[in-house]
Formats: sequence, C-alpha cells, structure tokens
Amino acid sequence: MHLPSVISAALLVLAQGVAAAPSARSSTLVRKEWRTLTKDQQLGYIKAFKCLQSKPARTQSLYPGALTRYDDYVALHIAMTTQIHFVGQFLPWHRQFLSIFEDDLRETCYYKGALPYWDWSKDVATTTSFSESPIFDPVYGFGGNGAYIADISNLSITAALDIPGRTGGGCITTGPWAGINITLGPDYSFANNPRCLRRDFTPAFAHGALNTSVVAFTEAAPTFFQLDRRMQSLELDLAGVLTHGGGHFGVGGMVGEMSDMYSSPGDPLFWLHHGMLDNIWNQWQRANWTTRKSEVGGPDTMWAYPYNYFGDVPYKNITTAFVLAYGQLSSNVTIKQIMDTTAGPISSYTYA
Ligand SMILES: [Cu+2]
Repeated sequence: MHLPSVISAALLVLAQGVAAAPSARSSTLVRKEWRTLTKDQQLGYIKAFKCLQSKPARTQSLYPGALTRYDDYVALHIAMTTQIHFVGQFLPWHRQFLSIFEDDLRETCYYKGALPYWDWSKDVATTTSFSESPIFDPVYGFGGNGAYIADISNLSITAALDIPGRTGGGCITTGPWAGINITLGPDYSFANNPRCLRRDFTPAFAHGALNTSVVAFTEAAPTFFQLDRRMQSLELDLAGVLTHGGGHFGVGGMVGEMSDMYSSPGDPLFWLHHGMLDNIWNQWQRANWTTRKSEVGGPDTMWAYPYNYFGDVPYKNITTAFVLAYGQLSSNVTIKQIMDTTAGPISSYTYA
C-alpha cells in the first residue's frame, strides 16, 4: 500500500503557513444528488469547477506542481494523506475539505449552488449498470471511462489492492475534462508531472461495494467507530472494502486517478463521491442526533487499530477536540466545530 512513501509522507507533512480566514456564512445550502439538478445547474457546477482550474495556484511555493487554484486542493490532499485516511478523523477532515472547496467555488467563481453529491447506489443495480450512470454524461456530467487497455504493465498502478473486472485504463475521451492535464501525483509527489486523466471502471466490483444493502449496513452502524470502519475498510482485502473504496476503485480501477489514495482529487468526481460519504455520515448522525452530534472515535494515527493491517502502531483515540488542518487553504478547525453541518464555521448545509 505505497508503504515507503507513506512513511516519508508522515515525516514531511504539516509545516504549512498561516491560513486565510474562512468567509462569512451564507444561508443554508442544500446539497443535491447530481441527477436531480437541472441541466443549467449541472453546467453551472462544471463551469465554476473549470473556473477554479483557470486561476493561479496559491500554494506553488510549497508544491511546485500546483499550477492552478484547483491544484491547491489536490496538493493539500496529497500532503495530508497519511493523516486523514485509515484514522478516526477521516470523515471529519473530508467534511470540512468539501466545505472549503464549495465555498471557493461560490466566492471565487460565482457558483450559485451547493456542492452536488453522487449517490452511486442508484447506478449499481446490475453488474454492468455502473458504466451507464448519467454522472458519466459527456455534456451534463463528468465524462466516461477510458478505453480498455488489456496490458497495463507499462502504466503506473494507482490501486493499493488488486481490483477485478477492470474495463478501461485509457485516458478519458469524453466530457468536460477530456484532454486536460493532471500534474500533481501520482502518489506522494508534488512535482509537475503532466498526464491525462485515466479511468478504469470496475462495474462488477462497484455493484458489490456500493449497492443499497451496503448503504443500509453502513447506516446501521451502532457507533461512529463502526460507521467509520464500514466506510473505510473492514479488513485489508477486497471483501472489506465497501463504500469509500467502492467509489474510488469503481471509477479508478487499477490505473485510474480515483484509485490513487494521494492524488485522487485529480479526478473531478472525487468531490461528489465524498459528498455521498458525508451525506451518509450526516444521515447517521441525524438518526440519533442527541448522541451522535458529538460522537467520534477511532485512531489518530494511520494503520493503528482497527486498521492495524501491518502490525500494531501506537495511537490515541480521537475526540471532538482533535484539530483538523488545512494548510494554506483555510483555518484549522476542531472536529467539534464541524459536527453539525448546519452550523459549520464556513457554511450551513443539508442534504436533499
Ligand atoms: Cu481523501
């Protein structure tokens, strides 16, 4: 699982500058499922997204390959990877990451809506239906799969596990991001490494990991600790990979950007996938708000129990006092500050 770079990343991350103050809260935003947006709203989101990709980076002095204001987000995710995955702060960190991005789309690029999300459980009724999802529409969506490449021995493998049933591997050729260059990554790299956006759909795997029963199983978690585990992984093999890995590996397969634990925000679908995970967490919280508005848990250190697949690692259990860091992109916040989506430091939002 990219272990050498995991270790070096752990040593290198964090010494980042003073953050800008978050902008003032507007009225409550309603985050909607992509296919329920009007065509104008879909195009509005894509336009704002591309607008961020046309503005200069703010963090290039720290991350040389960060060329655009969008790359700032990819770079931060890469820098933070070993502190925000397979840890209890996984869901909280990504929640605020999405809000910072949503706020930037609105403040910098005059986007009028909320961040959309992608309910992939609507797309996996059969072992092949995933690829037919309207989210991959060439005009009103994010474009589709790469062409099938049978022999991937010359490509860099992005997935940490062997994902069966790959159907793509090529550069995407449809949609608003066909032909764009990704620069940051793969893995723990901040260099300018221009390459195309690859996708490698694994529809049969997505069918198993992202279906409505899996969502129901996740939502039925009795504790935050269990919820987090059901999302991130129950064990270190494919059978333990459910929603979080399901969305990443379902789109990214063996060689797609979405499968790269570090640079996966290079695929614009990253945000909509994580929006769905945040939606599930929020629904889980609202099902027993009194308790769950302040319930978190899990290790503060990567690969510690219950993710101790490579041996035991010392750790502490996180609490809501844990501080989430966003480098130069936004102020640090405590988990306590982001537990209620309608009362966050940047925005107030709900899911429809
Ligand atoms: Cu992530």
